[in-house]
Amino acid sequence: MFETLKPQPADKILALVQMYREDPRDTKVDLGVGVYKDATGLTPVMRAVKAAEQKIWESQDTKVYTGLAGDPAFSDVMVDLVLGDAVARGNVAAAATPGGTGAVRQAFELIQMANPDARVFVSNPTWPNHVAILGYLGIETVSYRYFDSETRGVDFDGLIEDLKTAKKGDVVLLHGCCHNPTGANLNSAEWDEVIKVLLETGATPMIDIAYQGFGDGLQEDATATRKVAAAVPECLIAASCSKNFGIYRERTGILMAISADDSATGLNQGTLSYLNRQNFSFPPDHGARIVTTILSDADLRADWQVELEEVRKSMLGLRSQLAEELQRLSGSDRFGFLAQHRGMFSRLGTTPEMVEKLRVEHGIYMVGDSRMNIAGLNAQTVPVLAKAIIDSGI
Ligand code: PLP
Ligand code: TYF
Repeated sequence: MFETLKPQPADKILALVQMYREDPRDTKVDLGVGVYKDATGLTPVMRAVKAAEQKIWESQDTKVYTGLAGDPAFSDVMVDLVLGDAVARGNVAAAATPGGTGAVRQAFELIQMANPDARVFVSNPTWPNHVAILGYLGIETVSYRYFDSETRGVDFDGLIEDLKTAKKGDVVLLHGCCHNPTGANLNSAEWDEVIKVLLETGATPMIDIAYQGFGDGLQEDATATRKVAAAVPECLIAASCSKNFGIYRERTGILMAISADDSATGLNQGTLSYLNRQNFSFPPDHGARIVTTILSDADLRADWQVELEEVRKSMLGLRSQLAEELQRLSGSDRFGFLAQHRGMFSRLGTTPEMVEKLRVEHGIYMVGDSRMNIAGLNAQTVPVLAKAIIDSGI
């Protein structure tokens, strides 16, 4: 039967990782996959993660199954991290998932179960896996305007006009912070406007938050998510611990389903557990346990926050250095958006041909839509990138 299988499209971001590995030039610069790298190009295990692993190693006396929704203590610390006191804990159903991607997948399946005719509105552009998974599940996808290719900010009027066409029973997928792939984000007043449209249309928001702590700060990055969750009757949140805890391969994420009162929470919780059971039964535990250990221990938590702040500030520093260098070389402010963007990514806003030219002639690897992973830079490679951008006529 396998002969009937057809080749499937490769993940373009992951394909770039392979191309980079095979490039023999020692001047090459990797701005591809969204993984944090320090100034030496390494993705270290965070101090608090190491300490938590040691604590777990010393104290863990069983590896028996957790619950289908994972360890409730993980749900508690994550609901607190993402939502603070924006909603009552009793209104939140939550289940651990394999990474943020697992949460996204389970959210889409829940949407399909709840309303087979639901359309999911996604930003243009969005993380390619959103579109890929929606297509795989056969869920209708509607794209809403997001990136303004002139300003490299958000096309807010276009976004609002498009979101107004959503209806009750539809879902609007929003990035909680640090938009992937553009780096362009809504400001506080714009989020208020989006909430107004959600309330007018009755569409259900789903928030994907994969970079809390990478933008303006741990609390600041959760503000929009909290505001939305507090304002609407129902909301889905898919959160990832891959980036902010640096535990990519542990596959640690969580899906939350929030209702306006606690009468629906039992049903929501049962549905999340059911979906886990259908797909993989128990979610991975090691990463979740690391996160729980860190967030429940005052010292570990404080140390984690310090290191996360270092990570965030290093990316902000690279952003301003790059924007300044480009201003110097171009004699214009047209690259100022790089310092305004937040998170790991910025969309440069150039053509696939130019992206190719940067790769072939300069050994600079970015995703074809001109998304750059800012963390792939360091103080030495910023001027190299800036010169390559200007020399290429971008
Ligand atoms: N959502 C977005 C927007 C992402 O960029 C990512 C990737 O890191 C994820 C979700 C999920 O990541 P993971 O499955 O590695 O936790
Ligand atoms: O967008 C990124 O680079 C990250 C990492 O299939 C990633 O979100 C990339 C591709 C993929 C899964 C994760």
